[in-house]
Amino acid sequence: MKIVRVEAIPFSIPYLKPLKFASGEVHAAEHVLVRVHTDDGIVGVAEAPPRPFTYGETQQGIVAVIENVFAAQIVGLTLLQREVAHQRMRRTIGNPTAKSAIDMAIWDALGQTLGQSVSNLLGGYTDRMRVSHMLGFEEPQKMVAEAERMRSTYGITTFKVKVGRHPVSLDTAVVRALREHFGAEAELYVDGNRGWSPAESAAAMREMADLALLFAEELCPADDVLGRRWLVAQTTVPSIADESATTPAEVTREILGGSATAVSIKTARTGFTVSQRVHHLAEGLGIEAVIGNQIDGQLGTACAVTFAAAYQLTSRRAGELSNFLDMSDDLLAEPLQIRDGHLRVPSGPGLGVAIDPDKLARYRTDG
Ligand code: MUC
Ligand code: MG
Repeated sequence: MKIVRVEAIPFSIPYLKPLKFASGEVHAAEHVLVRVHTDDGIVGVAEAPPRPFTYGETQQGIVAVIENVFAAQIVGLTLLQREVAHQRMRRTIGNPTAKSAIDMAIWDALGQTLGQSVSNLLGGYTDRMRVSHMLGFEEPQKMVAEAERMRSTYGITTFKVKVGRHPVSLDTAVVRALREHFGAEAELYVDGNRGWSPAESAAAMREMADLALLFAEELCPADDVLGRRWLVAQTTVPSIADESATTPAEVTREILGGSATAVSIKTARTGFTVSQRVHHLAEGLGIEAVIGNQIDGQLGTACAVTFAAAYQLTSRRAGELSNFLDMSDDLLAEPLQIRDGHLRVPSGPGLGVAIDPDKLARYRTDG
């Protein structure tokens, strides 16, 4: 059970088409594979997706902080000392996906060692999640066509629509076209990635008042402190805090300050150990929690579904678990399958997944 080595391997897998949103765009999965080795020969895995426009991390930075700072803090601990690992890593500010990938790889190794699935170790509430698909910026007809393809191919009927463009009508037209196409069958919500001002957000929400939106996420920046409270106070659609609330303290601040009424949990940035804290906090505050997508590959998605299915609160709503479908390939030996709108937790000990060594050799970029 003793950790003897931590590896950080950069890789790059192109997307079939870029995902565009108000704070940035992604053309390739330039992520970092983290492997935690134990003295029993167990290898736990997880992936860190750098999102410089959201958290300031880069692929090279993730590799460097793991190799130069975190590895030495982790090697020598046992898989049961996850709180020690957490407290040591949190002495370093930032670097959320680097810390999270190490945390989740430790959990994977623990599950493999015990012969138990991590999802069951965390909570074991259910074995599958309803899937929500995130639609990036495009013309309305193209976004409707993509949503329709997701429904007809995978049975997905919940869509998170990226908004935050100017003029606001570019986005409200998309949401209206989706509602007209799907009628009451689809669940729709919007995510602005801080692209609008509070006044623009309020105008957009008024324009979409008849479209039965489930949630509105990060329409304007949390730094617009009073503006965001003013916005949230006047809308009846629950407001999800995503990138503004990545730690329990930030969630508390956003919710108690009246700047959000629900929270997004992303295992890519809070791993399993801190996601548990956010989940328990959300339960205590009596708010909804939606499983978000940090534009994860299949390994990251396996982590997200593992956590999501562990609890009632996180499995109540559809989770954002499908954006790996836009990648040209992946690292997993056995691809994840979305069927009838659901993704099952991979069965087997740990995360229940294995890395294909040939694919890793093909896509790793560290020579
Ligand atoms: C999301 O929910 O915002 C886009 C940027 C990012 O950091 O995550 C994605 C999805
Ligand atoms: Mg978001």
